[in-house]
Amino acid sequence: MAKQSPSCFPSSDVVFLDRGNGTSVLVHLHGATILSWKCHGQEVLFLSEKAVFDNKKAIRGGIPVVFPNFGPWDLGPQHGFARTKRWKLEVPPRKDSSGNVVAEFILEDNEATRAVWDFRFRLVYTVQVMDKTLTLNVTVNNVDSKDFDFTCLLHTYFRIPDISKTAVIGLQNTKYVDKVKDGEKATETREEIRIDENYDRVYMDTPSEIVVGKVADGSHSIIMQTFDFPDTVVWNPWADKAKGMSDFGDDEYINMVCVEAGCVTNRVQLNAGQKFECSQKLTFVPATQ
Ligand code: TA6
Repeated sequence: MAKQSPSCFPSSDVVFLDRGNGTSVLVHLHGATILSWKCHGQEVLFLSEKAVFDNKKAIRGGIPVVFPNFGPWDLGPQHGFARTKRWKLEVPPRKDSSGNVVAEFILEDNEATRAVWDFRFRLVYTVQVMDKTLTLNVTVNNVDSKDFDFTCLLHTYFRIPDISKTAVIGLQNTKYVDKVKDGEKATETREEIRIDENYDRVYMDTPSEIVVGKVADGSHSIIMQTFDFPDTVVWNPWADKAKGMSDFGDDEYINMVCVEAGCVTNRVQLNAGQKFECSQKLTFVPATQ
């Protein structure tokens, strides 16, 4: 069983947002990576059994935060440094009047980040756990005297019973870049995307609501709503690439799909002193009986 409970980690490394009734979120301060979202006892996120928690490597699974660059980067590691830096808990978990639990995490520039990307920034990441909804808000503050640009994304790994019975719904007629076919551009023709091989697609200018799951055998699904995340990445490594990933089990591709809300096609231009906000809202829809 993957490590998705607080007791698996040093208490100094994780923050537990417990709404009660089997609904909770576990955040690792390494990358402010959400490791678990349990909704009325059902784990919604995939975390690899072979994920590494050395506070160095990006955690394989959950919801890594990608900033200031999605994909290969001339200045540093792929997907930028946000997912491999230690974030600070700025506002500890607290319950609001509706019983929802909110916490806030921040990442600010330091000598190490400026050595790679010479800009002053402050990322504010708000996590809100409601009855059947998880809302994630990312605010990028340019606190420098210079303008900068970036791409960012929430690299969400959804746990699914079986990839062969899973669909991603809502991307019909959107254009995408197919990274498996050397960046070939195409248009999605299907209402229900069924994944049966290595998928690595950047869908552009996507609808603000997508459904993940909707499996044939009536398991749960997730409604993914996005705000100012114009792109959606769909990724499954499939068998061959899975074998090549040391922190991912050979057969784990069967139980996961990444559907990732991002600003990745066009770089976000942020002038000195400005801020940019983007968010995603994940709603759990229980299996139909
Ligand atoms: O989001 C899809 C992707 O860009 C794939 O190309 C694959 O590289 C995946 O991210 C995982 O990247 P990582 O650096 O975490 O191994």
